[in-house]
Amino acid sequence: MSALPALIAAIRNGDRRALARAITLLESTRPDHRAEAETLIEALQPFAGGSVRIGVSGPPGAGKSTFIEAFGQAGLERGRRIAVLAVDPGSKRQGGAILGDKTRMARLTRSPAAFIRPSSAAGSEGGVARRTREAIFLCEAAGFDAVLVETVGAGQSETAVAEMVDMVILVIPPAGGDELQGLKRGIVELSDLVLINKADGELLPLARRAEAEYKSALSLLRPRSAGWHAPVRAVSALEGTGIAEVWEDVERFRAARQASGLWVRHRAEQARSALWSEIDETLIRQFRDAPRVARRLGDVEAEVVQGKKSPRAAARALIALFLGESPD
Ligand SMILES: Nc1nc2c(ncn2[C@@H]2O[C@H](COP(=O)(O)OP(=O)(O)OP(=O)(O)O)[C@@H](O)[C@H]2O)c(=O)[nH]1
Ligand SMILES: [Mg+2]
Repeated sequence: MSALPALIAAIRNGDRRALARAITLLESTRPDHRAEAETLIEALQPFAGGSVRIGVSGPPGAGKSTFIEAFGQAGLERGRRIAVLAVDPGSKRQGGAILGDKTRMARLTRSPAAFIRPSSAAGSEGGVARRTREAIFLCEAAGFDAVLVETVGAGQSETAVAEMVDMVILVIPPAGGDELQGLKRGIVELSDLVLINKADGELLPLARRAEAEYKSALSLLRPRSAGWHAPVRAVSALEGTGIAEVWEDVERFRAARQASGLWVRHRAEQARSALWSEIDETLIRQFRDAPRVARRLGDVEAEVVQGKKSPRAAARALIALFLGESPD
């Protein structure tokens, strides 16, 4: 497609339709599209990096989308341009839920200074991570200065998202001590800010209690980064209480990390680990796709499963086969 230079220029101009088209290109598995996507990213990479990248995670139904709608709104009022991406490695959701998200973010969707991109096609975990990472770059090149990434589904997506954002906001529903135990400790440890949502109506007392419990639980954890203790706040995404303060937390967090040099170092580390994921994924894919390996893979796997061959020897033999036929 010779339209690539035009697409690049349109993205630089902040054209949201061009941005949406470019993200679709990133998601495509067609080889010519993949090549174009790579060119696109290379061309726009110099213009990326200017946003604050915020991951929003938390259990299903905690109110992440509702929070993003309110928080995004508050950001727009502060003159920010907001991009929202959703990550769904499990691909368990279909169009209906995505439409639901769009209505949950109805006001944000209508604002010309916001861009909302629900996750779409399924893919490997790594594929999703790469596409999201690159989609963040594209949003930045289009001039968005805050990129919010909502994780969908539990578990690994949180960790994957933490590796591509500057700051992780955890949104949880008000819950008593027992439920609190059930929330994976690792996810809390990954968070830079904890929001107990739904602090309104009859849930308010529960939210206040959860806030106190989380505060004391978090005070026992070692800070994830020096000079920053993850604040805990009871908020209501629905009513908008406590939401503007979250922007202040974001600014304080950024200022603290920039002052310590960790802001830049963290991104550098993320880029390094992205490089290694790309190498990992590319090599594994080439390995599996290599005809000589593919022909033997099933048999060798069976031998290992039946205990006739050790995993170590089998892997070595397959890799030798792969390297032997590798053209370069
Ligand atoms: N009372 C109250 N309800 C809320 C609040 N925020 C969200 N909800 C409700 O909680 C439900 C789930 O909200 P979502 O924003 O879709 O939650 P989510 O975390 O994005 O959900 P998934 O994306 O499906 O994991 C909806 O019915 C919301 O109206 C709040 O602050 N107070
Ligand atoms: Mg949601």
